[in-house]
Amino acid sequence: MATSKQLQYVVDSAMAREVREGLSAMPKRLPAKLFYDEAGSALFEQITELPEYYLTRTERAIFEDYAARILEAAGPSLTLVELGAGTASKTRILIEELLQRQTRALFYPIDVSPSALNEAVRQMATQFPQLRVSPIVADYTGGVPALSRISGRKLVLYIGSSIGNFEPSQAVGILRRIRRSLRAGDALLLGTDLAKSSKILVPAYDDAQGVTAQFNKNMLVRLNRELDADFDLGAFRHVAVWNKRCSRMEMYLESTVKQSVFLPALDLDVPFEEGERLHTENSYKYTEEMVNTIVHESGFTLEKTWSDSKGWFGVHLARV
Ligand code: AVJ
Repeated sequence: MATSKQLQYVVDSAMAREVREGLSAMPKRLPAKLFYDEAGSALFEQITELPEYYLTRTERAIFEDYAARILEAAGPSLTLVELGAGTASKTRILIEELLQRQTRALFYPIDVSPSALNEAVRQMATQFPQLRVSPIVADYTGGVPALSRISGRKLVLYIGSSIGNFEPSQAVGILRRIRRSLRAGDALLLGTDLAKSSKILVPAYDDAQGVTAQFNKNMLVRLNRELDADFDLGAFRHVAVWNKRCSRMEMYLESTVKQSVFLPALDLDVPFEEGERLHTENSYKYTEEMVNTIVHESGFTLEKTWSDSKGWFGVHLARV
């Protein structure tokens, strides 16, 4: 047991460094990507089914209503690329439509997690025999040079409002690096959650069943397990705030008492005041203007946006 823990410290040293930095910063923060260990990914799946969490079902409805028009607009003979896994159920709608329009297709799912990719590949390959699935293990935020070796017209899917976790300036960097591996005529399909009333937004990030609270606190569970920390889950509460000025939902873990947490793996003591907040996530809610800005600043042209009848979620087609 001690051996496997030591090994983990080495393997996750980049994570350990980020945790040290974030917990030593003022105000305190932890990176949102820490949510997605096995338990966190399962909790996120649960979130997508909550009545308050409209994002996933709204984007799915847009795909169900407009898949044919989206693919028509993207152009003939498409090769699909998907940034990030875990959105397979929505991608399937587009693939089904694609295979009505062309007899065969190539699909390149890109993810940092080989296990997530394996799962996606197995499901897709069995469901769609005419689809050739070639997974790429990569952190797409740094760009994916391998994309430039793929011939034919590409449609890059970046859906699920995944881009919402990044600052808009970081989002521009990510899109620009992706664009560098694309050619004229290739396209990007970008899914963004849209700015709306806090009456809708806050419950989506603070649901009645407390699943999002559990998802948020899972980050502490993870630090307790992986870095031997002694976070007392009962001494933190889940907080979700709408920051209108920045057009983003913010999630925090708020210390309910004055306390000190120790992380032996980092030899780090972390003092918390009563009411002090640890920032865990930003989820940007785009306005039309923000979409225009990031798409153009990253070198794409915005061709078309599809939205649901309430205007809650946007699916944007951008061209190189
Ligand atoms: C996976 C980043 C799209 O921001 O809505 C869900 C993550 N956080 N509930 C989002 C999340 C809290 C989600 N994304």
